[in-house]
Amino acid sequence: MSFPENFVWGAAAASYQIEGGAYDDGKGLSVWDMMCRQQGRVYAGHTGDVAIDHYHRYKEDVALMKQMGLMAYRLSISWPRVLPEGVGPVNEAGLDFYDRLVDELLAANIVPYVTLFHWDFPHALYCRGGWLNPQSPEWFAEYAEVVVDKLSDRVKHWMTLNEPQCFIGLGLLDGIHAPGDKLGLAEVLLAGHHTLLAHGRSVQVIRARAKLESSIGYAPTGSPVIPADEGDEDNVEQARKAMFAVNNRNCWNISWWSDPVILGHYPEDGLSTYGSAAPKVKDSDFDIMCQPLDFYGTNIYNGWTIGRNEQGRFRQVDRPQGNPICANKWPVTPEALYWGSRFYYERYGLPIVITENGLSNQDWVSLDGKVHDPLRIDFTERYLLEFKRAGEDGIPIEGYFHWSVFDNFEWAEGYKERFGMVYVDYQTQERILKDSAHWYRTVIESNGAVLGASRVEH
Ligand code: GCO
Repeated sequence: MSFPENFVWGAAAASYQIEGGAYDDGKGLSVWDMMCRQQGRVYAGHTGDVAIDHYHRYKEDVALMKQMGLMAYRLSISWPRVLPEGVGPVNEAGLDFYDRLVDELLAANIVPYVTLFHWDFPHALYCRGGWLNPQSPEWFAEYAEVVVDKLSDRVKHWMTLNEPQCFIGLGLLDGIHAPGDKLGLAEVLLAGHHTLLAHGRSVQVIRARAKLESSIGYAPTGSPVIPADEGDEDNVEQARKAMFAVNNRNCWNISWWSDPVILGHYPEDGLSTYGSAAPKVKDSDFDIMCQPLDFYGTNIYNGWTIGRNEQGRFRQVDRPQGNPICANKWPVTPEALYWGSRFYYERYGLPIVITENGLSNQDWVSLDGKVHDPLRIDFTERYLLEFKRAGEDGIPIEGYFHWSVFDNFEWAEGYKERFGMVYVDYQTQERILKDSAHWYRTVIESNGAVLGASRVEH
């Protein structure tokens, strides 16, 4: 068996990471524009001011996506480009950009999957308290209305928030992502509570106003847990439990961010772990957060393994020395896509869409003028084979979006490493399809049938 018949093969990018045009056509500033101006915050002082200049080169970029054979493209909208103050007057020129981009995609037969929020929060609203402000879910609903009214006659697929764990955890607790704050846990979780309400409000807005019937998902992140011994039911159960546990007083968990949205409550262990730092909740909050969704979108890059130690007790298994890692030191763990899909589906009961997966690498242009990235091909092939296995085991898998279409601005890491299937020369803005882009086309054309063809048993 291969991938399901209507499986969606795509790739993703996000507004701040590629658009540039930071000051163009009336765009307001985002917290990332602000963060990049602060010394020492971003690797080598890099900024997204120009990025890959997608704002001006989107036609060429869509043509490249077409050449890659992409069926779908996951993009995000810059909230302050559309609403420079976050609320209030609409910047028509900014909104038009997305209008033209959507048209260009549809003309190329590429289905747009639109993420409403991928981290570029309006600076003007940050100055009003940001996500700590109890008004913030309504601000987000107002923004969602503007976008939905403009695009929903052509856009059917929506995602609300990308990785709340990161923009809240890294942004407000650890202070390494914008806006770069280090708040106490109670404030952080209160801000998190407002983002979950914002998610719910935006789903309500899409359902109420969209002109086409919509398919709506969410795009949190998480580290799946892999059982060392798949045949050992106890091991599988331990992995399942560990994957959804909330046992650290930080934002790195799955359930706190997904249970309210899909199951309608915070997880019990989260409430006891966070104790008095947990937000005071009205029951009606969960009625807002918990809206019917059509798919569970999730970003999966790697997982970790649990297995028995010599005494037979379950423990995290150390990765063997020399285990493959990406340029940014993330481990390569293809089984994360199998166990992630399976455990997410078991808990949340929604079809699975991988909204991001990929690897960072040190790609450069070879003497032959091409960009050879065999590691990206091998990484993606291994992960996709595991995703396929999940499908074969009865998990409804609906789509896969590779991160990323293009090399781009990797947040606090600037342009240090490259995630794209399309190479970008940041000096000349020349684009080159890497070997992986050509390979991905063959994967898409065969609906995954070519995967694993080169495998030999070692
Ligand atoms: C994230 C974001 C992306 C990243 C990608 C690689 O997961 O951090 O969604 O914007 O660029 O994941 O780190």
